Amino acid sequence: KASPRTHSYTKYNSWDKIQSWIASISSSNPNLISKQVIGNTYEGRPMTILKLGKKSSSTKPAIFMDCGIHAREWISPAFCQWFVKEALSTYGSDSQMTSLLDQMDVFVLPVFNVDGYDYTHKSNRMWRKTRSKKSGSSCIGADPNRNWNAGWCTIGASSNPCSDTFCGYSPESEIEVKNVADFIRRNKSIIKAYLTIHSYSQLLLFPYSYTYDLAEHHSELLKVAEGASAALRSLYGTRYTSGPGATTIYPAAGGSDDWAYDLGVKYSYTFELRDTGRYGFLLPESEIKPTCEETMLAVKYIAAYVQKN
Ligand code: ING
Ligand code: ZN
Repeated sequence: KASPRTHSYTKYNSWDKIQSWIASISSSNPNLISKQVIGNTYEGRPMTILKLGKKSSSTKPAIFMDCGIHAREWISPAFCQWFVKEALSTYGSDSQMTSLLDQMDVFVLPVFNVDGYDYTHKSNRMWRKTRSKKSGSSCIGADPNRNWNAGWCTIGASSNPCSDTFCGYSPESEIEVKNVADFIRRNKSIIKAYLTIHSYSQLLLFPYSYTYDLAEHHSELLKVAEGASAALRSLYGTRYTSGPGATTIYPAAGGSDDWAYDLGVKYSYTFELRDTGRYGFLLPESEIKPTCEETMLAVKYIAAYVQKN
């Protein structure tokens, strides 16, 4: 049985390994972690959120972070696992992590698109979407980052069920999106930041992607993104570009960061981790450690900013 001590943080773990890790890491650190199943995926796998933070008698503000919205972006779930390990192992020694977990909770969803992630390990390494089926189409799945109710299917998304950017039959048609949207709506009053981890391109994106209009908090979002990118770059020199999704990567409606922002979560960011295309989604395992280390600095920068604002 997987114990958090024997779990490998420098490999791309299968869903089965991640699932045992979720169980073992939460039971071995009851003072800092609790877990909560927010629903099941289309194929019936549990979606478990880890809540990191020191227990408190008063309600704490929180940060929400998900990994693995897209099945083939394997570095993303690897980062969520790394983040949880680092948070636990540096609480009490790193002053910033200690203060963060004393004052705030961090909700981590290590794998959002569990069915798709499992499919990339067993059948098709380049699968992106969910694995939902609908009678009338022989094509499977919708893009879980085109399925949110934010300018849904108006731009940079496809209404063709066979497309990799299929927006789904309606907003939140994908049960995984519905489960997470319900969780964020339920906790809307405490969630101060929404972070979603993708790959690849080395970008730090913020709203909007569904329109070229600038977000109300554009200059603050840009300033925080640039600070986070500078922190990330300080470790190994990795260069990130920051900006609104529509002009920095491409216009695309129905994304989770735009939805969270329009719901009222001001600090809403999409990370596109390493690399810039040499390996792309097939980032070698030797790059997991440096990628996670540098990304920690950016996430901690944003968290510290949110904590003091
Ligand atoms: N990129 C994102 C995608 O879903 C994105 C870019 C971010 C689109 C935010 C919309 C909103 O296409 C990857 N690599 O998935
Ligand atoms: Zn993605």
